[in-house]
Amino acid sequence: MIKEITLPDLGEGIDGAEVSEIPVSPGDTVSPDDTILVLESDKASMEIPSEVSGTISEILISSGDEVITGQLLLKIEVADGPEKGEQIKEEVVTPEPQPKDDPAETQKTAPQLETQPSSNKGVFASPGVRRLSRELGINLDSINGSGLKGRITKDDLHAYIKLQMVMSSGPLPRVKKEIDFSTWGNVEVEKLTRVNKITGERLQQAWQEIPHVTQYGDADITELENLRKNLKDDGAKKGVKVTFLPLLMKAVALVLKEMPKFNSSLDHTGQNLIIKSYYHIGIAVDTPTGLTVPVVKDVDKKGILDLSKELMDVSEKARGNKLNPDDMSGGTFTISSLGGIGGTNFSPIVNPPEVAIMGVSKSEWKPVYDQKTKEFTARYIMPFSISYDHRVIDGAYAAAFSERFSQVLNDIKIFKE
Ligand code: CAO
Repeated sequence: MIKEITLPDLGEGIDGAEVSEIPVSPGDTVSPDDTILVLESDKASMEIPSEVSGTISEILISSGDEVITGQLLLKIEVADGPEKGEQIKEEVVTPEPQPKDDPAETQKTAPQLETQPSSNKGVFASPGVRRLSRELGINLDSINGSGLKGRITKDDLHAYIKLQMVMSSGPLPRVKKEIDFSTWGNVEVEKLTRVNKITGERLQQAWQEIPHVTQYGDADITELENLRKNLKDDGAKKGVKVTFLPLLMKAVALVLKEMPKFNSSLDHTGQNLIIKSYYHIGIAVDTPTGLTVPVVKDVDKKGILDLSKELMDVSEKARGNKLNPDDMSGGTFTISSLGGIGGTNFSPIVNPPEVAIMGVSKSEWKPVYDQKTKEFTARYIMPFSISYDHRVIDGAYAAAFSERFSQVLNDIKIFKE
């Protein structure tokens, strides 16, 4: 038996609406109260439920169509009933319009179309709501339905998504819909490593929770490069490789002492700043299995050769997956150096619970105008950036940090002391 579904009288002076969603397709089986159509007028959004069990045999409208009361919408082949071939024409029960965009109001005023729990979890929701929640990876159990018998309406789902976005208290649901990329060419699937996954989650959380600002700067490290060459020779005799990084760590520790907010963390209430009097610097190390951040402790108390040696050791440990939790904890500030690789500038992501991170890029020889001699001279310039948590650090303070850091690198006396 074929049952024809026509648009019922929607009441409230509404004699037409737009088809916003057709959650079923020809061949789908439906049960009583499964939503077969979602309509929107300028006053309300309505879900049209099926009254019968059966199979959708024909859909006569498309998404976006304007439909009017009495219009034939779709046909359902009903499982049992009158003889095959006999057609009956029946309207569905008039749905109660649900006010738009106000789930609270919906709860108060709109009697919802009753739906049976359609899954084994006992959650009441239409197929459209279920499908969207599946695509976004949202567990419907975590949503309180405002409809009759706790039914989850489309508005409830939208309100939940909005709330998640506002709170940003955790990773947002990823779109779970699978895309077949091989449709457009050859592909290979590579599993993320454990380090990739842990780092990815931490970075996503930091990016969502921390209001980031990045300050860019340049430092003249011409004299520092000369000093490094000497230190490099000293180090080579002891089997230690001296790169720029230990010098930068030393300079950072000095500026952190002068500007303590950069060496702080917000406490768990977000109401107090914990300012630390120790200077443990995390170093981002690129390894074959992903990015790790070992921490070099008490940088302010160590000499350049000791720091170089320690840096070599932790980098090696990181690349051999041999870091233990203690090697990676207690950091107060992080440096991410891409200076040995290249690129001009980048914006690193703060490594919580720290409040700032420095990104270092590759130095280049550049012509710099000298006010005194009125000439351009070749100087070795290192670009760097500082991303910071704007809840803790103001722009002026960050610009001052950047300036002071440049000054310190230019004034190599501190490295000789
Ligand atoms: N300008 C010019 N040269 C630089 C430089 C800079 N800013 N920084 C380093 N160099 C030089 C070094 O001095 C060294 O030169 P020499 O061979 O003449 O001594 C060379 O580049 C190679 O340095 P390095 O990279 O091996 O050593 P490093 O101490 O500078 O860095 C480490 C060590 C562990 C930080 C680095 O190997 C690394 O893993 N970097 C990647 C970090 C990363 O991925 N960050 C991104 C995080 S955000 O996704």
